[in-house]
Amino acid sequence: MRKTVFSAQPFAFSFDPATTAFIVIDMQRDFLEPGGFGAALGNDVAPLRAIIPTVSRLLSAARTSGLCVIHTRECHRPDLSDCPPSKRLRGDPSLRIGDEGPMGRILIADAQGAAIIPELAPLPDEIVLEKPGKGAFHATALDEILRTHGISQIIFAGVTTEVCVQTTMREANDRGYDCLLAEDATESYFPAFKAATLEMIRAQGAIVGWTATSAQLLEALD
Ligand code: C5J
Repeated sequence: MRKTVFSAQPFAFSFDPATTAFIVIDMQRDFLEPGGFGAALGNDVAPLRAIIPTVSRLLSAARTSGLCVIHTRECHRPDLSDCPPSKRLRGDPSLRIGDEGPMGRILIADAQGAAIIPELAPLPDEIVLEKPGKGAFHATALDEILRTHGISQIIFAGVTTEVCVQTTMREANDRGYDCLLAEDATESYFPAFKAATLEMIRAQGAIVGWTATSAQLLEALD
């Protein structure tokens, strides 16, 4: 057991690389590139693209330190049998889930748009988890996978902070994992939502978990 303790908010976070997962949430073309789902909802994808180099640095460090690396993809089966109509029909996007867009069908598992961006491509031996919900534990084997690998702490990065990242972090916290979010390796289309999410995660004595900068994490993973 090799415990590492480092400065985080609201207080120090300790982890053992052998029992820690690095989960990168939904860094997919559909959220980060023009023509995808995020853009169809009326969002500017540029702020999300700005975190790519930071996530990439953390990914390299996590790999070098032997963390269990997991990538998630929000996507659905081509027949949409795992997409509740309430999710598909809500709001007024220019393209709905399953519609044909410039990168293939929006958020459909085998379409180009649902792929992880090439800058953060998973290695062949890394776990890529397809998830139909915002939370990565909903209708997936994530909890079983983590327990099989003996994981008790999770470091999170990815998009979007207040939707899929926060939902997954809350799900993980309720299942007994100690969770930390890398502040500058996550982003939202709405800066105020990101700021509020970071605050609410670490409030009340880390009620959902911890946050730290990528610099703090990189030093700890060194
Ligand atoms: C959203 C996500 N925002 N990955 N998905 O719909 O956060």
